[in-house]
Amino acid sequence: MDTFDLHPDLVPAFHAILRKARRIVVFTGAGASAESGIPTFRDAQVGLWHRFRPQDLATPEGFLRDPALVYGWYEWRRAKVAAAEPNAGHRAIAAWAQTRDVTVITQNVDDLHERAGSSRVIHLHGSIFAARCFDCGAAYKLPPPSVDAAGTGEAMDPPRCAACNGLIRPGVVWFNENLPQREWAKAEELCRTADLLLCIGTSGLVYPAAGLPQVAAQAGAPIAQINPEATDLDALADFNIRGTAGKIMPRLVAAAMQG
Ligand code: BJW
Ligand code: ZN
Repeated sequence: MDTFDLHPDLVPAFHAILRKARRIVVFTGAGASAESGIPTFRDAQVGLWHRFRPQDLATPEGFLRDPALVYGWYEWRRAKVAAAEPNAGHRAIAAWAQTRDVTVITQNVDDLHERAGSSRVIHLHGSIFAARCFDCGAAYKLPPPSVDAAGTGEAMDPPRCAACNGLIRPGVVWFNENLPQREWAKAEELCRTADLLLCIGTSGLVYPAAGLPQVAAQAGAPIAQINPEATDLDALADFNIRGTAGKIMPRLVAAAMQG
């Protein structure tokens, strides 16, 4: 395993893989959107929400226990995403797809990959812009976010379903919920057939998504990781690049395109 700083183009073995790879899977987590001002999952537990654990906010049980608390947290986050712009990392990934077969598998519930121009994006954990009824599943059209993206948010009663009066919930995948089946099957298939898996900004702690690098490794694909911190994926990765997505990705894609 190689660990290096800032210049992926200085590591010949990695450079060779980058130039040769045709089917590339980019697997992203919250760190990919951090430089767009979107707090990472754990960092989003600030302000009003700092005293809550993930299982209080991102589970069906937590939502039912205190719907206004959880709904307010998601509305604050939705406003933040709506006000954010893709960063240099998102843009570099989109540019890479002009010369290579690049698919993004993201755990993020934002739409910043799409807004940067990536057309093949698989969302494993849903979307913060989709909403549906907790009880009957009917889709609910969200109005533009009404909360202050710069503020710290507040609790907010969720709207009610027009069909059954059930509570409206965000269309994301919470702990103890299944991932969307079609997206998961596609993600596994892509990892089995990739020439390179690039993991960006994920702690690698949340399963089953965190198992995808293992799928790619078992199929023989080299694994590279971009993250300023050590993660649970370090031991599996062939190349650990310590740095931020926005700084590393433009250089990495420039190096890849030399091939
Ligand atoms: C930067 C950066 C920069 C910062 N540049 N990098 C097998 C083993 C163990 C446990 C389980 C297992 N299978 C299932 C489980 C249970 C559970 C689980 O994994 N628990 C673990 C905590 C142990 N999994 C589930 O419940 C899943 N469902 C499931 O398995 O269904 C079957 C089932 C049914 C019934 C009962 C039981 C099982 C569902 C998981 C859904 C996860 N949902 C969330 C919330 C989505 C909505 C929302 O956003 O609110 O998804 S949780 C949260 O974690 C969110 C994220 O997508 C996900 C991953 O987090 P991510 O992206 O890695 O972010 P962070 O914050 O952890 O890390 C950020 C990283 O970025 C850090 O490393 C930084 O250093 C880095 N960074 N700046 C690059 N500029
Ligand atoms: Zn309903």
